[in-house]
Amino acid sequence: MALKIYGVPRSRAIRTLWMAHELGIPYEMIEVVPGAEGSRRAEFMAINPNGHVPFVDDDGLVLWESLAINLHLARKHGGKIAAANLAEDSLAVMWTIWAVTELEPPASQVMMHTFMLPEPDRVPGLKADALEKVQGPLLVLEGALVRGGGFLESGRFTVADLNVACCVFYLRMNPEALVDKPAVREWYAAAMARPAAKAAFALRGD
Ligand SMILES: N[C@@H](CCC(=O)N[C@@H](CS)C(=O)NCC(=O)O)C(=O)O
Repeated sequence: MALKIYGVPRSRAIRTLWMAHELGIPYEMIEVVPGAEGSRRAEFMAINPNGHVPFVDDDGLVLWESLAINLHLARKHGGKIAAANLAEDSLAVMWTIWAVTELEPPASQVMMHTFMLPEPDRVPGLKADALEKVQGPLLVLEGALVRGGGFLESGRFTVADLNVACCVFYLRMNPEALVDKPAVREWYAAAMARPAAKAAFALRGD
């Protein structure tokens, strides 16, 4: 049975779509918009009680949390993007938890107050604060990429790179955040130029 992905490309479901395209696996997209009209309807709350998208049904295994779904899919289907051994797997988990706890919150706040919120709700002070806060994790990422020769681990693009790049995506309208981060800029551009990324992000239509 094909993987069922619930969500829409213009949500964190893009992360799962990107991974599915990297792996070349069949999937079925079930359109569920974020919020009251979709993910918070009773029928979907019964599957993901958090009220968010994405969530997946992988042959009866229901998972939510976009980046955990990606770790699962990489483990299940293998190939170059998956960890080749326990050390690589542990590093992928480490970078994924780091992305969600250290990078995503300030990057998301930058995005919200740059273009996601309706204009009257954007607060320049909160954007400036987030731009400052995101520098710490970006510096960590820059150092890791320099040490890793342009990748996070193992000298190749893996699920760790994909999961972290999904959070750097939030800074796409804020090149000022990456001004002194040449390794991050190069790595991110290469990640987004991958055929699977292009195919998945094209589904967003933006
Ligand atoms: N940590 C979760 C966050 C999921 C999330 O917040 N999704 C948003 C869309 S990008 C959503 O469904 N929002 C609608 C809502 O919470 O009502 C993940 O990565 O999957």
